[in-house]
Amino acid sequence: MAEFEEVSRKSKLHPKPTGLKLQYGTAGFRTTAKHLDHVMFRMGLLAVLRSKKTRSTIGVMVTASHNPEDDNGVKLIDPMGEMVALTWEEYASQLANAEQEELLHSLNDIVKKETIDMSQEARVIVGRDTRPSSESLSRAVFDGVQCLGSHFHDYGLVTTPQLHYMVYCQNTQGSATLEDYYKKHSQAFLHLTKNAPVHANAQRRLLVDGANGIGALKLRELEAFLQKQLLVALFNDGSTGKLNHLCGADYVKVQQKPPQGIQMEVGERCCSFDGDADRIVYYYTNSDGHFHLLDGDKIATLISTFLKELITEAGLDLQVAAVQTAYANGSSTRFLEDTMKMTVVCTKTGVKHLHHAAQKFDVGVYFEANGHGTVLFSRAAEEQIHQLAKSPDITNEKKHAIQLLDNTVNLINQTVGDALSDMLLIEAVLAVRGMGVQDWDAMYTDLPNRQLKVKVADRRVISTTDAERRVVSPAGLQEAIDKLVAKYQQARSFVRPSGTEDVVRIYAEADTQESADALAHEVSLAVY
Ligand code: NG1
Ligand code: ZN
Repeated sequence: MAEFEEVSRKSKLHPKPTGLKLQYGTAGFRTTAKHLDHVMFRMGLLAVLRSKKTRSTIGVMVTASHNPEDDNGVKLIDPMGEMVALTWEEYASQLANAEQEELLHSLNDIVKKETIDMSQEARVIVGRDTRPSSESLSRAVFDGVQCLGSHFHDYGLVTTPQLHYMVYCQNTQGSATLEDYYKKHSQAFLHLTKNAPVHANAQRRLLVDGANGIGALKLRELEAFLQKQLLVALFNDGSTGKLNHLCGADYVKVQQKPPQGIQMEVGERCCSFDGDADRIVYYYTNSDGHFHLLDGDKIATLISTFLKELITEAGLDLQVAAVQTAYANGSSTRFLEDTMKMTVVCTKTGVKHLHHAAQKFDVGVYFEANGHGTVLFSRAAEEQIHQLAKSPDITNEKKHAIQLLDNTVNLINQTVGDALSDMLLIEAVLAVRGMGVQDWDAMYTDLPNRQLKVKVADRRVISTTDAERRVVSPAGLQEAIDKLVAKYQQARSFVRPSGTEDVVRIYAEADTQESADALAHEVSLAVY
């Protein structure tokens, strides 16, 4: 283990608190920033091993997304910009939880199991969000990378999806810059909106809640490439407020109310990013003061409808499917299946599950209700679209549709859900179709719903099945939920342990808000 001498020396500077156990959860490790220094160092080590194994660039993102500012987290990004493979999540937990004296043994164990050639070059790229703890924690990642004799490149402050995209570009094109990212997405947006009816131009004003995070900084950078074709009024830009505090996509979605710090007029289109800008939700208030939320389900509906129409108009034979989780509003599922005649798949929570399911289709539109999602095109579908867009022998009508489709493909960050690219896509679809936010909202009416969370002694005693829609243990809980659900009309409810917080989440929907609230409350009592 001579090659690990430096690891042995440096790891003492990043000691693990004895007995602390953490799990690589829904989106990597997440906990109070104070407990993460050793985890960051070790994720630097693991990223090097993963890079040697895959002979590719690997990403390490330091963020805790929508969690409070004092938390932090880290996740690894695999060569094509996707979440790290499942077996490596287990190695991550193993390495993070090894006591100080077991660290080298644990490292060596992974090297052996994966038959890693330690002489292979490695390359790791690192990014971070705006949390006060992120800078020093990313330095711990650099330490881990360097003590295995490897190189890293620090992208500094970036959104999570930007880093995913950088990993993808490094491995497919050999280089990756943020400027390329902005150019690619803004050009596609400008091409698409050129096709908008003239009156729609006047409506291209958007209020954005930046959650006081990285998304606000990066939106400012993106704006410089948009040639004033999208007029953004940015709120919660981080200059005064606290990250995710009373603002951001998670707050708006869960509380079902506008963020603090935004000044919205009746009918104005608004959106919120989360703390690392991989989620987005839209909303507006109508003339009688009602708040209307357009969440990930509404976004998926808008985008999949647009894509399906273009595919039909272009005369292509491509299957468009939607992937959702149990949190998807029942009305959205019914609309997609019954009205849009689309295949709808339900997976477990966490984008890695949705992403994998979406890969099985020509065009897979996946969104979590909280606004995290994107669209995946199979390689064959993408090739077909690009080829047809270049073909001289098609009718004008088809040509128009295929060019819109081609630009839409270019506007999407297929590596992961991306608030900036999703925002541009939504704005472009609304502009091209000449739709306002109310027209979009009118596609279907959400069932009233409520999300709650409760702290229990040990959330892991709850296990689930059927894409988390039914409880397996503890015994009797599912029967209790079934009985409560039966009391209400159009009702549905489920519980599951969170993968990012120490809580159990409860979801309920029903025909009225009072019923949804009551059902969620009753189910929460059954969980205790
Ligand atoms: P958990 O804490 O496992 O529910 C939350 C979100 C996920 C996903 C992850 C990662 C809900 C109900 N859950 O996971 O959808 O986005 O955070 O950020 O919104
Ligand atoms: Zn996020």
